[in-house]
Amino acid sequence: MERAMYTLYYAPGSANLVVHLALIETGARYELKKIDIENGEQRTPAYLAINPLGVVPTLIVDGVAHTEAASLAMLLAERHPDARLAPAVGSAQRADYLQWMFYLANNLQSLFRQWFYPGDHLAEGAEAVKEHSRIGIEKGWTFLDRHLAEHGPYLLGDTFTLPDLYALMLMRWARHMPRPATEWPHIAALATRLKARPAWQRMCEEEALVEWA
Ligand SMILES: N[C@@H](CCC(=O)N[C@@H](CS)C(=O)NCC(=O)O)C(=O)O
Repeated sequence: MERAMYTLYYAPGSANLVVHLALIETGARYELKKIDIENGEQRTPAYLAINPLGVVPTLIVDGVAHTEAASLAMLLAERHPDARLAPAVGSAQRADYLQWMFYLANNLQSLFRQWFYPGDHLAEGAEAVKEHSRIGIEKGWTFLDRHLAEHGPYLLGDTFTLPDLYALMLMRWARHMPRPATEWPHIAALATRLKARPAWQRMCEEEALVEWA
Protein backbone atom coordinates (compact mmCIF):
# COMPACT_ATOMS: atom_id res chain seq x y z
CA MET A 1 0.00 0.00 0.00
CA GLU A 2 1.19 3.52 -0.79
CA ARG A 3 2.38 5.43 2.29
CA ALA A 4 0.07 8.28 3.38
CA MET A 5 1.65 11.69 2.72
CA TYR A 6 0.25 13.20 5.92
CA THR A 7 -0.78 11.91 9.34
CA LEU A 8 -3.29 13.98 11.28
CA TYR A 9 -3.63 13.47 15.03
CA TYR A 10 -7.13 14.48 15.93
CA ALA A 11 -9.96 14.43 18.45
CA PRO A 12 -13.47 14.47 16.97
CA GLY A 13 -14.63 18.03 16.22
CA SER A 14 -11.56 19.69 17.77
CA ALA A 15 -9.14 22.21 16.24
CA ASN A 16 -8.08 19.51 13.79
CA LEU A 17 -11.39 19.98 11.96
CA VAL A 18 -10.12 22.78 9.68
CA VAL A 19 -6.93 20.82 8.92
CA HIS A 20 -8.95 17.71 8.13
CA LEU A 21 -11.23 19.68 5.79
CA ALA A 22 -8.20 21.25 4.10
CA LEU A 23 -6.65 17.79 3.61
CA ILE A 24 -9.82 16.58 1.93
CA GLU A 25 -10.20 19.70 -0.21
CA THR A 26 -6.61 19.36 -1.47
CA GLY A 27 -7.11 15.72 -2.44
CA ALA A 28 -3.94 14.78 -0.52
CA ARG A 29 -3.36 11.29 0.85
CA TYR A 30 -3.54 11.16 4.62
CA GLU A 31 -4.15 8.93 7.58
CA LEU A 32 -5.89 9.81 10.85
CA LYS A 33 -4.79 8.96 14.37
CA LYS A 34 -7.32 9.57 17.12
CA ILE A 35 -6.19 11.06 20.42
CA ASP A 36 -8.47 10.46 23.39
CA ILE A 37 -8.41 13.97 24.91
CA GLU A 38 -11.22 13.13 27.35
CA ASN A 39 -8.86 10.68 29.02
CA GLY A 40 -5.72 12.80 28.78
CA GLU A 41 -3.91 10.98 25.96
CA GLN A 42 -2.65 14.41 24.78
CA ARG A 43 -0.49 14.56 27.91
CA THR A 44 1.23 11.19 27.52
CA PRO A 45 5.01 11.34 26.93
CA ALA A 46 4.55 9.77 23.48
CA TYR A 47 2.18 12.53 22.35
CA LEU A 48 4.06 15.36 24.09
CA ALA A 49 7.10 14.29 22.07
CA ILE A 50 5.32 15.38 18.87
CA ASN A 51 3.19 18.18 20.37
CA PRO A 52 4.89 19.75 23.43
CA LEU A 53 1.79 21.82 24.31
CA GLY A 54 -0.32 18.66 24.56
CA VAL A 55 -3.11 19.72 22.23
CA VAL A 56 -4.61 18.56 18.97
CA PRO A 57 -4.01 18.82 16.09
CA THR A 58 -0.58 17.60 15.12
CA LEU A 59 0.19 17.01 11.46
CA ILE A 60 3.08 14.86 10.33
CA VAL A 61 4.45 16.26 7.09
CA ASP A 62 7.13 14.20 5.35
CA GLY A 63 7.90 12.50 8.66
CA VAL A 64 8.15 15.71 10.75
CA ALA A 65 5.56 16.78 13.35
CA HIS A 66 4.04 20.28 13.09
CA THR A 67 1.39 22.01 15.21
CA GLU A 68 -1.06 24.98 15.32
CA ALA A 69 -4.27 24.46 13.35
CA ALA A 70 -4.14 27.75 11.42
CA SER A 71 -0.58 27.29 10.29
CA LEU A 72 -1.18 23.64 9.36
CA ALA A 73 -4.16 24.56 7.20
CA MET A 74 -2.19 27.40 5.58
CA LEU A 75 0.73 25.04 4.95
CA LEU A 76 -1.60 22.62 3.16
CA ALA A 77 -3.03 25.44 1.05
CA GLU A 78 0.52 26.41 0.10
CA ARG A 79 1.66 22.86 -0.66
CA HIS A 80 -1.39 22.16 -2.83
CA PRO A 81 -1.96 25.37 -4.82
CA ASP A 82 -4.17 23.58 -7.37
CA ALA A 83 -6.87 23.29 -4.68
CA ARG A 84 -7.08 27.11 -4.67
CA LEU A 85 -7.68 27.32 -0.93
CA ALA A 86 -5.60 30.50 -0.76
CA PRO A 87 -5.19 33.38 -3.18
CA ALA A 88 -1.73 33.35 -4.77
CA VAL A 89 1.10 35.38 -3.22
CA GLY A 90 0.98 38.84 -4.77
CA SER A 91 -2.66 38.59 -5.84
CA ALA A 92 -5.17 41.28 -4.91
CA GLN A 93 -6.98 39.04 -2.41
CA ARG A 94 -3.87 37.88 -0.55
CA ALA A 95 -4.02 40.58 2.12
CA ASP A 96 -7.67 39.82 2.87
CA TYR A 97 -6.86 36.11 3.12
CA LEU A 98 -4.07 36.74 5.63
CA GLN A 99 -6.19 39.20 7.57
CA TRP A 100 -9.05 36.72 7.98
CA MET A 101 -6.81 33.81 8.92
CA PHE A 102 -5.13 35.88 11.62
CA TYR A 103 -8.37 37.39 12.85
CA LEU A 104 -9.96 33.95 13.20
CA ALA A 105 -6.90 32.37 14.82
CA ASN A 106 -5.87 35.25 17.08
CA ASN A 107 -9.18 36.64 18.08
CA LEU A 108 -12.06 34.19 17.71
CA GLN A 109 -10.25 30.90 18.26
CA SER A 110 -8.50 32.27 21.36
CA LEU A 111 -11.85 33.32 22.78
CA PHE A 112 -13.16 29.81 22.18
CA ARG A 113 -10.18 28.38 24.04
CA GLN A 114 -11.21 30.59 26.97
CA TRP A 115 -14.86 29.51 26.64
CA PHE A 116 -13.99 25.82 26.74
CA TYR A 117 -11.10 26.07 29.23
CA PRO A 118 -11.97 29.13 31.37
CA GLY A 119 -9.84 28.03 34.33
CA ASP A 120 -6.73 27.33 32.24
CA HIS A 121 -4.57 30.00 33.84
CA LEU A 122 -6.47 31.11 36.94
CA ALA A 123 -9.12 28.77 38.34
CA GLU A 124 -10.64 31.50 40.57
CA GLY A 125 -11.24 33.71 37.55
CA ALA A 126 -12.97 31.07 35.45
CA GLU A 127 -16.48 32.49 35.60
CA ALA A 128 -15.40 35.96 34.55
CA VAL A 129 -13.25 34.50 31.77
CA LYS A 130 -16.21 32.50 30.48
CA GLU A 131 -18.47 35.56 30.38
CA HIS A 132 -15.70 37.65 28.80
CA SER A 133 -15.26 35.04 26.06
CA ARG A 134 -19.00 34.72 25.39
CA ILE A 135 -19.31 38.47 24.88
CA GLY A 136 -16.21 38.54 22.69
CA ILE A 137 -17.40 35.63 20.54
CA GLU A 138 -20.82 37.24 20.02
CA LYS A 139 -19.13 40.50 18.99
CA GLY A 140 -17.04 38.41 16.59
CA TRP A 141 -20.15 36.91 14.96
CA THR A 142 -21.68 40.37 14.60
CA PHE A 143 -18.50 41.57 12.90
CA LEU A 144 -18.40 38.56 10.56
CA ASP A 145 -22.09 38.77 9.75
CA ARG A 146 -21.82 42.44 8.79
CA HIS A 147 -18.81 41.68 6.62
CA LEU A 148 -20.66 38.83 4.88
CA ALA A 149 -23.72 41.03 4.33
CA GLU A 150 -21.59 43.66 2.61
CA HIS A 151 -18.92 41.54 0.91
CA GLY A 152 -20.13 37.89 0.93
CA PRO A 153 -21.32 35.30 0.36
CA TYR A 154 -17.82 33.98 1.29
CA LEU A 155 -15.33 35.78 3.53
CA LEU A 156 -13.29 36.73 0.47
CA GLY A 157 -16.33 37.61 -1.64
CA ASP A 158 -17.33 35.34 -4.51
CA THR A 159 -14.62 32.78 -3.95
CA PHE A 160 -14.55 29.98 -1.41
CA THR A 161 -11.20 29.88 0.45
CA LEU A 162 -9.58 28.50 3.59
CA PRO A 163 -10.85 31.22 5.97
CA ASP A 164 -14.38 29.95 5.24
CA LEU A 165 -13.43 26.48 6.51
CA TYR A 166 -11.81 28.02 9.55
CA ALA A 167 -14.93 30.04 10.33
CA LEU A 168 -17.06 26.92 9.83
CA MET A 169 -15.11 25.04 12.50
CA LEU A 170 -15.64 27.91 14.94
CA MET A 171 -19.34 28.12 14.06
CA ARG A 172 -19.69 24.45 14.97
CA TRP A 173 -17.95 25.05 18.28
CA ALA A 174 -20.63 27.64 19.14
CA ARG A 175 -23.54 25.24 18.62
CA HIS A 176 -24.27 24.88 22.35
CA MET A 177 -23.56 28.49 23.29
CA PRO A 178 -26.39 30.77 24.45
CA ARG A 179 -26.36 32.34 20.97
CA PRO A 180 -25.14 29.86 18.34
CA ALA A 181 -23.39 31.44 15.34
CA THR A 182 -26.26 30.42 13.07
CA GLU A 183 -28.48 33.00 14.75
CA TRP A 184 -26.69 35.54 12.56
CA PRO A 185 -28.36 35.16 9.13
CA HIS A 186 -25.41 35.66 6.80
CA ILE A 187 -23.27 33.34 8.90
CA ALA A 188 -26.06 30.73 8.80
CA ALA A 189 -26.18 31.06 5.00
CA LEU A 190 -22.42 30.56 4.79
CA ALA A 191 -22.63 27.47 7.03
CA THR A 192 -25.32 25.94 4.81
CA ARG A 193 -23.27 26.62 1.69
CA LEU A 194 -20.09 25.12 3.18
CA LYS A 195 -21.80 22.09 4.69
CA ALA A 196 -23.07 21.22 1.21
CA ARG A 197 -19.48 20.59 0.08
CA PRO A 198 -18.56 16.88 -0.12
CA ALA A 199 -15.53 17.57 2.12
CA TRP A 200 -17.81 18.36 5.06
CA GLN A 201 -19.72 15.09 4.74
CA ARG A 202 -16.53 13.07 4.46
CA MET A 203 -14.95 14.85 7.44
CA CYS A 204 -18.07 14.18 9.57
CA GLU A 205 -17.97 10.50 8.62
CA GLU A 206 -14.26 10.15 9.33
CA GLU A 207 -14.45 11.96 12.70
CA ALA A 208 -17.81 10.26 13.48
CA LEU A 209 -19.57 13.59 14.07
CA VAL A 210 -23.33 13.29 14.26
CA GLU A 211 -24.26 16.58 15.90
CA TRP A 212 -24.35 19.77 13.76
CA ALA A 213 -23.21 17.47 10.92
N1 LIG B 1 -3.62 26.92 19.25
C1 LIG B 1 -3.87 25.49 19.14
C2 LIG B 1 -4.99 25.15 20.10
C3 LIG B 1 -5.37 23.70 20.03
C4 LIG B 1 -6.36 23.33 21.12
O1 LIG B 1 -6.67 24.13 22.02
N2 LIG B 1 -6.86 22.10 21.03
C5 LIG B 1 -7.79 21.61 22.03
C6 LIG B 1 -9.00 20.97 21.38
S1 LIG B 1 -9.87 22.10 20.35
C7 LIG B 1 -7.12 20.53 22.87
O2 LIG B 1 -6.27 19.81 22.38
N3 LIG B 1 -7.55 20.41 24.12
C8 LIG B 1 -7.03 19.43 25.03
C9 LIG B 1 -6.28 20.06 26.15
O3 LIG B 1 -6.02 21.29 26.13
O4 LIG B 1 -5.93 19.32 27.08
C10 LIG B 1 -4.22 25.16 17.70
O5 LIG B 1 -4.88 25.96 17.04
O6 LIG B 1 -3.80 24.09 17.21
